[in-house]
Amino acid sequence: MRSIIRGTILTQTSPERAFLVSVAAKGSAGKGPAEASINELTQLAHTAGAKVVGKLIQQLHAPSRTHYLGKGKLDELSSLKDSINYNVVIFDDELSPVQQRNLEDTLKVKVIDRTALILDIFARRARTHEGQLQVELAQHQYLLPRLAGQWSHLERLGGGIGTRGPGESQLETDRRLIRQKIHHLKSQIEDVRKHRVLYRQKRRKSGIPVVAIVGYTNTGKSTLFNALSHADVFVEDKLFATLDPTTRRLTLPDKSEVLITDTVGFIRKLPTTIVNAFRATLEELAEASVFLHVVDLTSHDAPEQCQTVEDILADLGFTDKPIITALNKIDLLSGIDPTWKEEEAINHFSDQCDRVKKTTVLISATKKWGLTKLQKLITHMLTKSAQPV
Ligand SMILES: Nc1nc2c(ncn2[C@@H]2O[C@H](COP(=O)(O)OP(=O)(O)OP(=O)(O)O)[C@@H](O)[C@H]2O)c(=O)[nH]1
Ligand SMILES: [Mg+2]
Repeated sequence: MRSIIRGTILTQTSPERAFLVSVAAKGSAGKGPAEASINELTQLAHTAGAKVVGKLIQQLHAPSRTHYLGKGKLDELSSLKDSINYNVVIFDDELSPVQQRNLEDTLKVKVIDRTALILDIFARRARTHEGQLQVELAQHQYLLPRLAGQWSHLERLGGGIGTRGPGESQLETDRRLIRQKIHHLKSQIEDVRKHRVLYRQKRRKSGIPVVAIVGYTNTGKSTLFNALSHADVFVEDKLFATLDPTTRRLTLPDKSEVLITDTVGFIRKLPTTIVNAFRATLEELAEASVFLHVVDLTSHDAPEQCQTVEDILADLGFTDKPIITALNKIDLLSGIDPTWKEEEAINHFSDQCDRVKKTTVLISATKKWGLTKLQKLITHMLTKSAQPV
């Protein structure tokens, strides 16, 4: 599926040369969070098939409303164009239509923002019909408020004769078409959803509890899902390998049965329009008795990722679900002896990690370490959550 957003098609024979730009708020936090975020943007650009040829972070009290960057930095960026030879600039925030247009006017290259980049990746990743419809809906919703920008430059030229009429009516036509498309997509999604509702009703009747695997993107959710359920879900060391939820039945060590669901990963600065478009995942989350939150313990910003996921879950209204946290990829930590078995590996790190709570387990999804303990914890949490208050 091709991306419909202007300027976000990154599929070319030679990779596009991307320059990444971010603004860090001046203040106590310094550039740290902006650096973590722009590193992630690098991975996103890479996932979208672009080659990152330069990065720039500017510290400002607030991004400029007209050009996002300050004048000096913008000149600097512009002057780098010939030496670095970039042909797309990607901003680590959602740009307003005005900012985007001004930047394109000044830099004379394609300018896109983080949201458009994520949507572009989603468009390539969507495998099911429903996933594709959902991405298309999110893209059109992103596009609608941005249409104005494509015509208002005519007004900036002074308005008056020859600028007002045709521009505005074209804009209205475009808006109407996009609204119609959104309406059409929503009804198509609704049709698919009806089937899912029926399926879920059947599932609910069976009384088997649902455990939903949630977490930041690329933390190992699908690897864990496969290890637990012997499924064969696509796994890749890139962002957003999974878009569509998958569910499998799993028998726990005490012989009880659960349904386990793998879901789309989260990421910081994920606009709610995108989250809301993922109804299939949201409905699966709503259905779950317990969340299994997978954290990549080896990521240098694991705490921020963990917090982002908890914030998104809270924003979506899932505040009362019990959560098991699985700290994953412990096999990559130093001090691990390759001959160790599950218990030894767990004990080694549990001793060092006193923040590990009762509902937290250390695991390695690839090595299958800690899975028995994790399953026991699932049983425990389900029994607890099934008890009447
Ligand atoms: N060393 C190591 N690598 C792991 C472990 N678990 C997952 N990985 C790797 O991490 C990468 C991402 O794994 P996925 O299972 O696709 O992660 P995910 O959370 O489903 O990612 P998205 O679907 O993209 O959000 C893959 O390269 C996995 O092989 C682990 O326990 N140890
Ligand atoms: Mg996955």
